[in-house]
Amino acid sequence: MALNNRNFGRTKAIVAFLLVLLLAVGLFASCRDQQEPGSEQLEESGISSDLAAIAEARGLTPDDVSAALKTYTPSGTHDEYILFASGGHAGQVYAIGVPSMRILKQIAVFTPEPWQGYGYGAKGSMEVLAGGYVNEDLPLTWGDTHHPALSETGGEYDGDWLFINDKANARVAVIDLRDFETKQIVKNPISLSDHGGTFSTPDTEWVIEGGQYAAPLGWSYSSIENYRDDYRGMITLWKFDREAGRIRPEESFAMELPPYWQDLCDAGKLVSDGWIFCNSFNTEMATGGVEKGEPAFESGASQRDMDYLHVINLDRAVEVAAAGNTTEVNGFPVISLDTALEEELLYFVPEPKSPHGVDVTPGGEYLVISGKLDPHTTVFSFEKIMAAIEAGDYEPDEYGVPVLNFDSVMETQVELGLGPLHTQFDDKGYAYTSLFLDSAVARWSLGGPYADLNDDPDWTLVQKTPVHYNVGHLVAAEGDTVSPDGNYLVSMNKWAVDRFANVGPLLPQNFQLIDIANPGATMQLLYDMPIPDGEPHYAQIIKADKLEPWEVYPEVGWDPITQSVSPHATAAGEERIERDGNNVEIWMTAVRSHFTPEHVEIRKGDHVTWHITNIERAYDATHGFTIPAYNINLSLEPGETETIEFEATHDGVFSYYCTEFCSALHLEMTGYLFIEPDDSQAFSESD
Ligand code: K7E
Ligand code: CUA
Repeated sequence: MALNNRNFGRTKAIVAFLLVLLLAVGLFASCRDQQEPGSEQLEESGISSDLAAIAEARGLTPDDVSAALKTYTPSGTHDEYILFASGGHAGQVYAIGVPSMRILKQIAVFTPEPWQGYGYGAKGSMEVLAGGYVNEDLPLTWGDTHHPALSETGGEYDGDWLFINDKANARVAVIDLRDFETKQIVKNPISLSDHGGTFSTPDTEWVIEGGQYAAPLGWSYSSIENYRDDYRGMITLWKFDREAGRIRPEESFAMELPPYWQDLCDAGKLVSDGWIFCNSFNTEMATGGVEKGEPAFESGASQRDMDYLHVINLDRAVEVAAAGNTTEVNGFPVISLDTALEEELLYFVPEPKSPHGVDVTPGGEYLVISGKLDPHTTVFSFEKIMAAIEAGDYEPDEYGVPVLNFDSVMETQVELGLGPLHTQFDDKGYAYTSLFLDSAVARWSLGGPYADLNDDPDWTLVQKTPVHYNVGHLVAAEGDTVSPDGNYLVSMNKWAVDRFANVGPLLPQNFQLIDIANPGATMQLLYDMPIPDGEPHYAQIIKADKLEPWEVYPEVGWDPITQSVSPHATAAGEERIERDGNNVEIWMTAVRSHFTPEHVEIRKGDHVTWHITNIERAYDATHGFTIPAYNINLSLEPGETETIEFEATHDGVFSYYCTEFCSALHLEMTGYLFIEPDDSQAFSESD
């Protein structure tokens, strides 16, 4: 009850605060002509407001003040949405609060991250990272993350899992949203390059990973002279096991595609559930070689007026794969192109011109595709595509793939501006398309079943708002679901140029938060957020209350990889060191403000297995653990048990300590690892 009273008092205070600020905004709006807020007007209005004076002193316009009001999130209050953005070549994922645009976490995925103890000794994380190596001899310590995909139930984000791909090395990662940690990385067995991933089917049975740059399948070699015969594109369907929280490679499969560069995919939903759509470019099959006098890729891959939207019958492909009608490539089942054609799994739709991305409308009725080199966005009708397939209204391409008649399946084209790329949707019958070359976001009205949701004419550009600069993807709240929220839009800009203080020639990316809630009003730019760490490509925004992450691990001794109690969980009083020949095993506990044991005595040449359990149950009582020189740093969240394993190759005295400032006596949370020389003569020998 006391808590409720406090909250009520707080609510009243917030309401009063907003009223005063809204008065100030209204006042500014009345002197909008001058743009510069003036103290005279403030005084004339009879409101002597400290807040107005602050706005004036800072040179804030009425728009600025309203943007501040829409984004300011007082201390202790939480954001309405969480945005999961790829970290681009940082190889990570960001979790960002919306509308405050506060970074809440950088989730370590493909790149080791010491604060989270990811890839710095913790055995589970080392194994997750190693799971994505192309080859044991070639450890990979980064990735180029592109498209995060939240798991879905019935086409709605369910807040359970997050997937993301690594374009550079063709990998897919699984993140568990109970603890926001990466649990699995799978390497694509047939391709070294991907892009059309990750996308989740409406019930997360499959995680889609489409290819990008064609190459011989199975990571093998063939000369570029053999491009048309030996190089291939692909799409991989990873089976996701929700109970286990893992991709099941043994139940997954791929499909061979012509060596067009598959780009982005999207899963059908509702009426188009069971189908997958991927755009492509370079159907010219340009092979580059500018240094040899051949046309450069940038011109060679832009000759034709049309590329191909790939329309893939997922449901039937699953049946074909399950029936074993596949060939093995690198030990992985692949539906060959011939089989795909025999079984009628693959169709093409001509799409203008060097397109980038395909976005399915919330009800699944239309596919929106924008050609980078065409000022229009093109809308295709799923119903018409199905009818054209049914009617046999197609001609085979060079590889025998049926190409549907463009005019038969195209619903409409809408002229938006220069360099249209990606599209998102709201709940009011509008679509939002990024315009890379215009550096703008276009709002346009949909038709068909969306026509009655707003008063604008169907399929018409309504408004454009400038962004800064070179927008790639954009993302709307719940924007890829069957029921977008129609709230915030984030423009993910590649360039920042002059938006922030200069910090040298490598500039941050710029996320711009835009208010799209009111269809009658101009889309309002609310906030600029620099991203100083890799180039995010895509993002998804989920309602924060759909996420139910743990505050502490459920039980003491928790292994976050198995999500169960570790066999090495150690309770207070059970700490010990055991030796078996050269193998030393240590069971340690961590609690504010000591490790037990504080002395660990071993010998050079020992093989060390060291388990540490954080026996805390208090929210946020994390301990770290580092051993100098051995490249070890752990993060032990409350309840967590971690294991490290290493060879004691160098003798000396090593002060291990807690790397999280956990308590007033944190500096005392330390101990000595004594590694004796293996030979008492060692020092004199080396002298
Ligand atoms: Cu950069 Cu989706 Cu990889 Cu467009 S992609 S921007
Ligand atoms: Cu535990 Cu610092």
